[in-house]
Formats: sequence, structure tokens, C-alpha cells
Amino acid sequence: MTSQSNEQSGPIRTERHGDVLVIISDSPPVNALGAAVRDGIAASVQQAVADSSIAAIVVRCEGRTFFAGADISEFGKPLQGVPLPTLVDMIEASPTPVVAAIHGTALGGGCEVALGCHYRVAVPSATLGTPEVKLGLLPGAGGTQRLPRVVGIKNALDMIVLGNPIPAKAAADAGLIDRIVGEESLEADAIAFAREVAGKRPIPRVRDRDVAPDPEAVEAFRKTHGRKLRGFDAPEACIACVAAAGEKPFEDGIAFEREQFMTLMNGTQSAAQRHIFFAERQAAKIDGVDPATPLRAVNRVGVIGAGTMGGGIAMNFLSAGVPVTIVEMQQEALDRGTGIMRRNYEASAAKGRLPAGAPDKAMALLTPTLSLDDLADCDLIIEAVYEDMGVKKDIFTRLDAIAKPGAILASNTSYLNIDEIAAVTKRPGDVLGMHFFSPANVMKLLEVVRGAQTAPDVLATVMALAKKIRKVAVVAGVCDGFIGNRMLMPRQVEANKLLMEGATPEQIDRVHVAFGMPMGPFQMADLAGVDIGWHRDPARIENIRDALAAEGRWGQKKGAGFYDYDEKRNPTPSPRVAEIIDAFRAKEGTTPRPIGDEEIVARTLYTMVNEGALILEEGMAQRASDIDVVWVYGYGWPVYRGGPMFWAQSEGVDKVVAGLERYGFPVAKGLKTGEAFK
Ligand code: 3H9
Repeated sequence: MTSQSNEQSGPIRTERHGDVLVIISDSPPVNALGAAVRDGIAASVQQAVADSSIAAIVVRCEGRTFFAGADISEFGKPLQGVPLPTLVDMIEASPTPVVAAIHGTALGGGCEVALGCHYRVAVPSATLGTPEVKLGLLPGAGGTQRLPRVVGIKNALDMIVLGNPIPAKAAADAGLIDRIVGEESLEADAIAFAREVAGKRPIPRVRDRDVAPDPEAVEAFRKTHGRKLRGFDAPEACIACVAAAGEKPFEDGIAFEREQFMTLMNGTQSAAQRHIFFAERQAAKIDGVDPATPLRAVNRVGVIGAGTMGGGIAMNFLSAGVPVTIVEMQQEALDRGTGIMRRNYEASAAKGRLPAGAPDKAMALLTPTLSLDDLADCDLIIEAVYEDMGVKKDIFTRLDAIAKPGAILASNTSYLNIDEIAAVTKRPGDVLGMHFFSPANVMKLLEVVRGAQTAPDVLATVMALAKKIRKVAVVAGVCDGFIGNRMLMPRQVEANKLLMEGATPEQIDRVHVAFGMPMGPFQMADLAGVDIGWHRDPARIENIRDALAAEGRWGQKKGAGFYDYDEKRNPTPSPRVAEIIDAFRAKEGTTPRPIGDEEIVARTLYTMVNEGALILEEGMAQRASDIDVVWVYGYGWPVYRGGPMFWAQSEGVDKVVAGLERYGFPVAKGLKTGEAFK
């Protein structure tokens, strides 16, 4: 049957295929359900319903995806147009059957629109999900009530509370998809399907289905995931709504969902999580570099050093299908490093996180070698040896002679001056920093350090590559510790001083954990190793850390650090550490005083915000939101507090400034002028 083009209203157009009307959304990049899209669909559905010659309706999207959700940029602004829940109800109420034709990612409101449709077909590569929880929200267009009615309480909890999308096949198995159709023939297959169901009555409406309550599944879910969801408001609201789907009539469940959704939407957690969503995407944009800059091809990556860091870095590329040449100095170290990589892959496969053949496939892309000369055909070479300027300069001098013209030379240093490293080469424009976080195959953050001479296309290539290896990359300038570690410094200095003045490691850590950090500064020291950066002279004891290191209290690995550990690595406060601290206080003539939690917050967290403001002032970060991204993805800053710079604003900038002044810190100019939040 020939198609006939009909109406076009903004991003929505319709096409007539005989007695089937296809409603098409064309709203790049992701067909978010903004006001114009919602209004256009509503008008088209009304029009179709009024036309007795139309037997069925298909809803599909142009471009890369079916609706990827509500338009997040509209949140917090006055509502315009048809509300999304009304649109979903309107589709569901249509007396003409409606079929959702899904490709790409049917997420959030997109999945809810599909649930309002009477039937759903999808291509095999499609995924469906309700990730609202990751924005501090819940599916607020009926999703919490409809999804459980289709897939059951247990599956709905997984999808709604964890927010992870599922592939079309799993969605079909769960009853969410009625038919998997051809990858290349979505529209034609959806129209054919629509014709098959056009005459069927009654029209199946999800709201008419029942789902039995399943309190056991709810309890089991809480037990399994409670710890991971600590501190977040949205998961509990999601759980309550899903449970309500089994307990309340549909309309009551919807009213409950609405109330919970509005509470979350107006709360600070969702504002923070939405901020991070956009901040993460903003971070990919490079000031002063044209987004159309042609990129250099990176078909092979070289990694120097097969230790924990080098191995983890290499895994990122192998997992993304990019061949890697990895260099070590000794055969034994090379074998050990590649062995660990293989075991890491196999452990992931055993846990079901990777398909069975993935470890072999990834490792087949790896070329281990003992010779730097073998890096000659690499397009990007990342040096990941230990932090020593002399060693790094030596390596870059040699690389300069070996690497092919146009190859990008990167250092994984976490502190050292990239410009000084670049200066030993004849191609400083090709040099930059790629600071991965440990474990490098897991942590999402990548600080990309832009040297004074780094060429724009080098920077743009590495930022694009970061996305390919699924990292969140942030551009940093050359300064001691770049963005993340530089902000760690004032926190550590103050934490140490607070110990001397009367606080305990437990108290300081407790304040940080209560704030939402995965661990406090002293727990982190014990995990990383108290001996890291230690001068290794047991006779030279200048601070508490030296004293601990000298006694072999190197942290978790030794069963003792700032805490004592049992064989399961459970920490308990250490009487010995208390003695050491007391002895230091006595030596320095300090009388301990009670320290309030509020002082710990001001001196260890406000000081980080202050450092962040200085980083911005010096142009070492492009924007405040980049700093937030660094802390959320690199250091476990609770995403529901939106990163240090966002948090300072929700805490109240005046309060932060007053706190800093109270404890005698020079306040960064930008904090007072507001420049620090741009
Ligand atoms: C919801 O639905 C609430 C309802 O339950 C209830 C309402 C009453 N809105 O990520 P990308 C932009 S909440 C606005 O780089 P990818 C994004 O900012 C929503 N904008 O692409 C970026 O802009 P720019 C539930 C959005 O291919 C551009 O699109 N849905 C939205 O790597 C490209 O994005 C979600 O949470 C949006 N919904 O990944 C899904 N989505 O180019 C959120 C994207 O200016 N989205 N943009 O920087 C995603 O997870 C990913 O974007 C997606 C594509 C997987 C779709």
C-alpha cells in the first residue's frame, strides 16, 4: 500500500498507510517528550480517533531513538502544553488501537508512552527502561502503576528502583514487548502488526490488568539493595509506588505516584541529580575548541606499565574493541600484569557482567612486549609508570624518537607538571595528561590535562575517545593535583589538624559518611595505604601519619592503620592510635577540646569548595559543574548533593563564606562574587 504524507505540526508529523495512521516524532537528538512533542502527539491521536477510516495507529520516532523520556530541561519550570500523564491516559483511552514501534532507547516517559499504547513492538537492538531514579525521580506518568501490571512486582522493582534498562528480548520475555520485529523494517512490520490487531476487541489496556501484591519480593529487594541505596530519597519512593500497584486500585495508585513524584521533583536531591546529568554532558564540551574539529584516528593504543594502573587503563580500550600494545621492563612483571587483566575479565564473566566469550575476545586484542620500540605503530601512547619526574622525562624523550608523527603522547600522572614533561619532546602539541582513577577499568572519571601547548585536535580526540571507552572526561589545567587531588589537599590538611585539636579519626570519618561520602579521610588513607608517599625513614616522625607508618600501621593491608582491623577487614577504633595522637598533642603542648560536627564540615568540606573556587579563578577548570563531575565520578561525592560547587549553593553560599571566615580561612574571591558558580 502506498503511503501518503499528511499533517506536520512542529516535531510531529503523520503518514497515512491505508487504514493505519503512523504518528512520527522527529525531535533530535533523542526525541525527548517536550511540550511541542506532547502537544503534537495529542493532536494527532485526537485527529485519528475522529477519523472513522483509520483502523489503527502506530507511534514511532525518527533518528536514533524512540522517546528517551520527558524533557529534563523543562523540569522545575512552569508546565506548558499537555502534561505527559494526560497524554499517556489519552493514548490509552483511544478507541482506535495504538501500537508503539520502538527502536533505540525507550526510557522513562518514553517507556510510559509505550505502556499507554495498547501494543508494543520493538527491534532486537532496542532497550527499554525507567531510569528516572537516577535523576532522583520516579516514573511519574503512570509508569509505577502500569509497569508492575505488565511485568510483575519483582521485575518492576528491578527496573524502576535500580533504573537499568533491559534489552528488547528480555522485555519480550517479561511481557513488555508483544513482538520483536525486523531491525531494518520497524515501520513496515509495525504497520502489519497494527492491521492484525486492528479489529480485536476489547482493546487491551494496561490499567485494566491486576497485579497481585508481593510483599516478600519488596522485602527481599530492600534487603539486597538497601545498602547501595543509602542516603537517596527516590528509591524508597519508587519501592512504595511499586508496592502500591499491587495494593491499590489503579486510580488510587496513580494519585499516590503523583504525590510522591511532586515531592521528589521539588526536593534538593533531584535538583542535584539533574544538575549532574547535564554537567556530565557539558563537561565533554571544550572551551575554545570548535566542536567540528577533525579528530585524529586512534586505531591502536600503547600503554607503558602493566601494573595495576596500566593494566586497568589497557582494559578500557580492549573492552571497547581497540587493540593495545602494553610494555613492561621485565617478563615477570609483564606476565603478572596481563594475568591480572585476564583474571579481572574472567571474574566479570563469571558474575554474568560479560558474555562468556568476552574475556578471550578482549585479551586477543592485547600485544604484550618488553620493547618500547613496539609502540611505533600506536596512535595514542599512555605512560602509566610511577610518579617520578625524572623517569617520566626519560620515557617521553625516548617516545619522541619512537612514536610515529601525529601520535598522541599522554601521561597518567596524578600531580606532575605536564608542560615540563611535554618540553622534553619536539612535539609538545601532541602531549597531554590522561589521569585515570583507580581501579582504572572501573572508575568513570578521566581528568584530561590540557598543557600550555596541547593542540586543539589532540584534546578533542582524547575527549571523544573517553566517551568511546565509557568514561566521563573533564578538562583540567596544569596545576598540582589538577582538579580532584588538589581539592583533596585542604581536606586532608584540616582533617589532620582537627585530630591534633581534639577530634578522633572516627568522628571525622563519621561526619563524612553521614554526609554521603563512601568513606571518610582516614578510612580512605587506610584503604589506599598509610605508607603512600611516606619518606620511609622510621626515625623521622613529623606527624601522626609518619608515626603510624613507622610502626607498620600501613592500613587495611596490614590489619592496622588509623583503625584496627579484624580478619574480615572490619574496622574498630584503635587505642594505640589514640595514644599516638595524645603523645603528639602533648609534644606540641595542645590541650584537646571538644570539636563539633559542624566545625568538621566547615573545615574539611567548605575548604574544598574554597579550593574549587580558586581552581576556577585560575582557569584550571572550565566551569563549576566540571568540578562537581570530578568529585561525583572520581571520589564518590554523593550525587544527590550534586558535587561540591552545587552543594555550596544549596547549603547557602553565605553560610559557607561565614564558616570559612569563622575558622580563619582566606575566602576565594569567586565565592563572594558568585563567579565560582558559573
Ligand atoms: C522522565 O521521563 C520523567 C517521567 O517519568 C515523568 C514526567 C512527568 N531531556 O546522553 P547524550 C540531551 S525523566 C532533555 O549525550 P547518548 C543531552 O543533554 C527522563 N535532554 O546521548 C544531550 O544534549 P547535548 C527519563 C536530553 O547517545 C543530548 O540529548 N529519561 C534528554 O550518549 C544527547 O544525549 C532519562 O533519564 C532528556 N530526557 O545517550 C534518559 N536525554 O548534546 C536520559 C538526553 O546538548 N537520557 N538529552 O549535550 C539518556 O540516558 C541518554 O541521553 C540516552 C542517549 C541513553 C538517551
